Amino acid sequence: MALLVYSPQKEATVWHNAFHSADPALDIRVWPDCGELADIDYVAAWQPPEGLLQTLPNLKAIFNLGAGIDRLLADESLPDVPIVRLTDAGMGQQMVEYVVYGALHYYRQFDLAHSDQQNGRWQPSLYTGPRDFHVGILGLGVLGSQCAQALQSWGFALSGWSQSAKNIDGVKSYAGEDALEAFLSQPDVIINLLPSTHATRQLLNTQRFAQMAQGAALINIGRGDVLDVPALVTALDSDHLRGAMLDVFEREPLPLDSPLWQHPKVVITPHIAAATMVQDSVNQIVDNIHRMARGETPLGLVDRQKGY
Ligand code: NDP
Ligand code: OXD
Repeated sequence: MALLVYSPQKEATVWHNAFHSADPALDIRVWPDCGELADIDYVAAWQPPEGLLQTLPNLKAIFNLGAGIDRLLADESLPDVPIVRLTDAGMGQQMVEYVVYGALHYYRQFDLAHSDQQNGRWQPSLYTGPRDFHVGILGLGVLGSQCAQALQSWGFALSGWSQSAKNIDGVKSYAGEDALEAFLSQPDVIINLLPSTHATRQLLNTQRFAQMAQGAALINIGRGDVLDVPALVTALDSDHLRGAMLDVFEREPLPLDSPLWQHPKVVITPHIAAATMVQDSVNQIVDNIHRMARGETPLGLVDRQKGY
């Protein structure tokens, strides 16, 4: 069985060694050393160039070297084979760290302390306690549900919004478009962990920002195009929203002329909320290759219609 890896961000030997240690029987090829294209059964790739995968005539499945498959699905020539994404694979812990930091940042008012510091202002904040601080999560999937559980241990009031209703201890579940307005109106901090799909692109727009509570903050670690950026800037400038912590952007790297870079209420991180962990990812992919070879369904199979 031959597996082609496309991930120019990392050295070829890193992938080669990791896959070889997980399954020495695999014939591993790392792009651009593909060998005979007709040999390739599987691809493991992160954002391959459009058109590359259609050149593989005997491809059986595509393993996405990440959780979000929006960039992959944007390739109109993508072969009609199963797409399997990473589920957690070491990203859950990283996401938890990011959201705990973000929630504490706003809960303990470090954003206000920072702006006070710019103005030489000594203004101690009042301590309220986490039960009165509400964190809402858009997307209660593999990563969102782990974040909800971790934030619960800090004592925050929690809610989440997803396509289907969830039953997570201590997390109020809102499901479907009809429930979005009610969900948005409550949290002090809203964390976006939705995938980018036809249903979520530009979901957070002028109308949705207006539905958020006065003084709420936004943390976006899902995908950049779920936000309407000019609408976000307006909501921040009018003080309806208190601040935004943004890790993902429609164009990455974020262009230098973006108003977000210099905005005093915006914290930017360069898509680092959760990185792909090589060995965890490789182990998951190899396990899925074995499942498929046994005629079983791989874990993390993407529903192309839903787009995630
Ligand atoms: P999952 O597919 O497990 O979870 C997606 C969640 O979004 C589900 O709860 C799903 O609802 C919900 N959802 C999707 N569409 C809608 C909709 N139209 N309305 C309401 N809810 C919806 O994904 P993961 O948790 O693994 O990953 C989430 C996203 O995080 C990825 O798609 C990726 O974009 C992003 N990500 C970002 C990283 C970073 O470094 N910044 C790293 C890794 C991932 P339901 O459960 O009912 O299906
Ligand atoms: C992912 C990402 O989807 O890194 O895995 O954004």
